[in-house]
Amino acid sequence: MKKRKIARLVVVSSILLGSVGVKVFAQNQEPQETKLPPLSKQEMEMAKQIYFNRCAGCHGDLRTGAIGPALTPDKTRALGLQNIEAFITYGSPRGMPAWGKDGILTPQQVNMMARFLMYPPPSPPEFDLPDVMKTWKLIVPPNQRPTHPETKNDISNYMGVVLRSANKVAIIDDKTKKPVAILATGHALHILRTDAYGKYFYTIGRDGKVSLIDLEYKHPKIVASVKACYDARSVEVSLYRGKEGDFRDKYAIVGCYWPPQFVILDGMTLKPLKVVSTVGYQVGTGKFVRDPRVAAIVASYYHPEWIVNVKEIGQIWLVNYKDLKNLKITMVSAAPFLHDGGWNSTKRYFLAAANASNKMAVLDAKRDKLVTLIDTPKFPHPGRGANIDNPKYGPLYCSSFIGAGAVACIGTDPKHHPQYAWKVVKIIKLPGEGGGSLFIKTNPHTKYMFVDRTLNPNEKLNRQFYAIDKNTLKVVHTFNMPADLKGRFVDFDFNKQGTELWVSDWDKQGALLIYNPNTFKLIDVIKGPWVVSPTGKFNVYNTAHDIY
Ligand code: DHE
Repeated sequence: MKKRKIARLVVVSSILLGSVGVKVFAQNQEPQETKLPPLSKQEMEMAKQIYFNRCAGCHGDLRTGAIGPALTPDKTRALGLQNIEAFITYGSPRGMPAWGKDGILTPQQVNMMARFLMYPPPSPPEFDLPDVMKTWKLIVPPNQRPTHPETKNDISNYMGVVLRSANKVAIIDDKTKKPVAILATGHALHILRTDAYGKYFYTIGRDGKVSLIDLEYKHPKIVASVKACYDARSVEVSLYRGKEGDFRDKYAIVGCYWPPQFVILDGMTLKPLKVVSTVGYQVGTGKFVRDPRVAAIVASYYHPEWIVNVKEIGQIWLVNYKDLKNLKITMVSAAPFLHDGGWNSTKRYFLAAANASNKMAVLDAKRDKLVTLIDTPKFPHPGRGANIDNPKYGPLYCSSFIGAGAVACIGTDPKHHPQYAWKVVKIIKLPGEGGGSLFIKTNPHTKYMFVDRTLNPNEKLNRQFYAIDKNTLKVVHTFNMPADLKGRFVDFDFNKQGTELWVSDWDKQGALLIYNPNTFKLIDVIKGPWVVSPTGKFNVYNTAHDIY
């Protein structure tokens, strides 16, 4: 232990002195002289790109760590080139994907990334309002767009499917199970949200590009786009209508990973209006954080506000958009690192996963106050979560976990079930060892909730998902990936009627599997050359109405 500390000191002082030859201890703790493996300028640029696209999400833009460990040179040099290569190739049980083994990175790229990680992290550039403005494209002004659907299809039953590596979204008609449009959006497209009425999809790419898609055209079309930052994960619209006015669709917000900021846009044109930095001080420690990323955002129904998870500082910001000139932000102290989350069934309480603290934070959106922090198993990752009504415990919000093979359900009804409110009332063990779940979802029309196991390193388990009975809170069925499909199961959504459960076979050339959510029968499999790495799925009706 002492030796390791000394090694770090040697490394740090070598870096400070600008020396390239550094002294580190290998795994056996014996000191040895190491030279940094060379990295050309061109390789640095390529590695930077791969890092921002693939790694920054878990390890942080400045490599200071988030859900994944810090990858600062003191740590990576101590680990050594071969060990870093092994991690990148084979992943880890904590949830690191096997980038090499899964064929996502070539052995040459793995080696390049390992060398890149031994150098100090390059400083990412800023991106302010004038930069955002330069990227804004209004393709079709609002008054020239359709005023009613130009198709006989039920657009509220379209399913938007992220084709992640193709940087595209497929919009699939539920009736024909065929795409009505496949549109190029941002790089490594991440999620979709709808406007208040279900006329538009807003997409966000990891490159910070937002596309506004009008679904009322015969073939849905991008009518505006803007790049709000270099690196982003979330987008939302304004949804408040009440005493203080009707703000539905007036604004949109983009949550950025880099630069650490959020950007407010005009909801119908995407014209950039305001950029707000999230740099701040961490809850609990008071430590300065240079790069607090914006994670999940939801729109409040109680106030003209967005509820914004500011990840590393562990604060939930309530951003009041009523008066953008005199912008009010209420900073609620929760816990680091806030990631994803969703509403309880009444949409009054927002439950946010604080994944570095193994807690769920509960925010009361009516009173704009933190209710409590709830201890949970390791690395909660609910996606939006699942709301169920249990005969014994009443309304529950259930979450899945990256770090534990379990689902935990929390009581959410302080009025009628006060003895269970804001307590984990049930932990449901999943079959097999280890965690790796990313998403859990349900729908009022099924007796079950469904949970995936995408990041579990065991190939058998990551090709399974499970049905949990909402009444008994027991796993009642295991779904196995059909043998001819080679990927992993990830993410669920239902059709509008709740009679179909859609799940992705996440593979370079993947598929969409559709099951009956009550009989568990496989109803349909959507395949084709266009089904490239399908991941997130967003039914228009369910997304617009927060059904989960
Ligand atoms: Fe996501 C939601 C961040 C990797 C699919 N993901 C979210 C949210 C955040 C986030 C902050 C909540 C947005 C909101 O509600 O406003 N995701 C990150 C990462 O930082 C991370 C871990 C690493 C990265 O490099 O991006 C990451 N996410 C992934 C994937 O690899 C997934 C599985 C596949 C993909 O296409 O990228 C993935 N994330 C999703 C999906 C949602 C999501 C499908 C929306 C869930 C929902 O039901 O709303």
